[in-house]
Amino acid sequence: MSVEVLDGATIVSFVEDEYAFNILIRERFAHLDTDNDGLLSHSEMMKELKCLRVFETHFGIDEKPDPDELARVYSSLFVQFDHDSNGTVDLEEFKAETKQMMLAVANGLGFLPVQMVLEEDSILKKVVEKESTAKVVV
Ligand SMILES: [Ca+2]
Ligand SMILES: [Ca+2]
Repeated sequence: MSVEVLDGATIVSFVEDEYAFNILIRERFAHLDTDNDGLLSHSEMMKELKCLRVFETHFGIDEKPDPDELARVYSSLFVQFDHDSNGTVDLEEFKAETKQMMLAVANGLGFLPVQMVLEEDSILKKVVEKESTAKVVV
């Protein structure tokens, strides 16, 4: 994990960059799809859902979750991704829902930069990396 400074505008501009966002989503999806069948099962999604939990924890929501509560949270997050309720998450569902969640995070952040603790592997960390690379190039 690392501490990074992020603001809502940075996230929004990243999500709205369709090309870069698609690349990121495909990479992320391929990384999570360990059996390479082009779909994310509940267990394959767990890694991603755990990253999402990190957001929530840092927004101060339930600091000491019990295992049953966590299982419920993961299930409800999975259902949120699985738009057609067929028990798996495909690339389109993953992309649409990740976009929604990132925009929700951006709304929560507003325009003031805040420090966030990010997992090395999380999508927001990738946003920060892309932004800093862009700044070096400019
Ligand atoms: Ca799979
Ligand atoms: Ca589905």
